[in-house]
Amino acid sequence: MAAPFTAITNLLEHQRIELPSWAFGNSGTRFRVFTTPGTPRDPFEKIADAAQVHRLTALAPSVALHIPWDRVEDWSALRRHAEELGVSLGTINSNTFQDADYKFGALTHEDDRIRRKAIDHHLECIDIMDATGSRDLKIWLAEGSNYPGQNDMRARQDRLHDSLRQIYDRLTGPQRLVLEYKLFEPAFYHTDVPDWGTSYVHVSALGERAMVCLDTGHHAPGTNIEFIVMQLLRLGKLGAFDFNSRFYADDDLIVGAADPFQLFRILVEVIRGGGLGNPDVVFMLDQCHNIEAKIPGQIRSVLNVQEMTARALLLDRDALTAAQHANDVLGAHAVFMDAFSTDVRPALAGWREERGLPADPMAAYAASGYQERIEAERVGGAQASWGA
Ligand code: PSV
Ligand code: MN
Repeated sequence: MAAPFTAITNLLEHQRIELPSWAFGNSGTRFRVFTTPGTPRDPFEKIADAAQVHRLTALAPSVALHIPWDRVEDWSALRRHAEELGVSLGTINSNTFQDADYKFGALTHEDDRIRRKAIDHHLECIDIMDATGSRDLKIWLAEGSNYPGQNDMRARQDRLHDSLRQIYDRLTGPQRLVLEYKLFEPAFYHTDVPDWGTSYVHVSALGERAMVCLDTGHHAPGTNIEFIVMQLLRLGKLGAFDFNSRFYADDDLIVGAADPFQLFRILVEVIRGGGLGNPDVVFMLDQCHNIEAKIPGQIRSVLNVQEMTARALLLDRDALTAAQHANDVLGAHAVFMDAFSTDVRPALAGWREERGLPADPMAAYAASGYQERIEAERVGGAQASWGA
């Protein structure tokens, strides 16, 4: 049997999930970006929406920003705005995938002028971190090639190392660099940081302030992601998650929607490796709500992570260890599945009520009138959009 829920309530308090500002803007595919009434027109409105998620769940106290999408004149005003709404500004994500200069690379580019420009963009991101109080700079690189022979892959690795070194050397205090990997897209033949091993090679060469970011949508189908989680935690190099779910490629769907069991397995390894409640491991969402409502989409997402965390915490570790030591294959599997199969939803509703939160945050949002208000108020201006 799984452990009783009362044994895990204190552990659940440690859960912090960071929301991506871009989840509140419009997004879509290369075929169409649909607009939605009430969509934020600027970073202040995105943060106001993110604060609703935290207000109803107490799970999402920080918001990640993407530069230049979220660039504002006055960073301290944005920081104050967030704090007044009960949230803080989190990870700063750089963007080297939308400028025409970066067609053939950014931090790996052969042309020193373009590589300099990409490095300087990251230095500006660190200036922003100084102003927002953000700790982490997250780098995802849309760099690679489409055809065999197109590029000297080795030379690009050398330039990448040099660029990252220059960025890393600008970090101060508690600041960190987090390097995200992705198997393919937009490049289709080779990608300069395609996997956790390559990210690990680079961050290890940089030093202690550099960590790996694991985006759950960035692997080949069938990859054992929880093994990677285990290994990076074992190495002390798991800096952040970008949670989302996928059926085919990098679908950026609601976390836990495509494969709840995979999310459970990942969280089992997070807990096993000391990653839960560990400030060194950021649990961020990286999702785009193309057709579903955005604020409830984020509420659903953080609740999914909480639900799977609760189930993973219920795993009877002693029984599992005993079965593993005895090579009791079916016994160990049964213990594992017992935890996964536990319905924690009523207990979590009670957990929320004990803390003055709505038992059902989805219903509370629908009844709050917030959506109607932003739809009425946010008229005119340009809606924020992924890629805008
Ligand atoms: C790339 O696919 C990625 O996962 C990176 O984290 C980007 O910054 C993000 O998506 C933008 O949605
Ligand atoms: Mn990501």
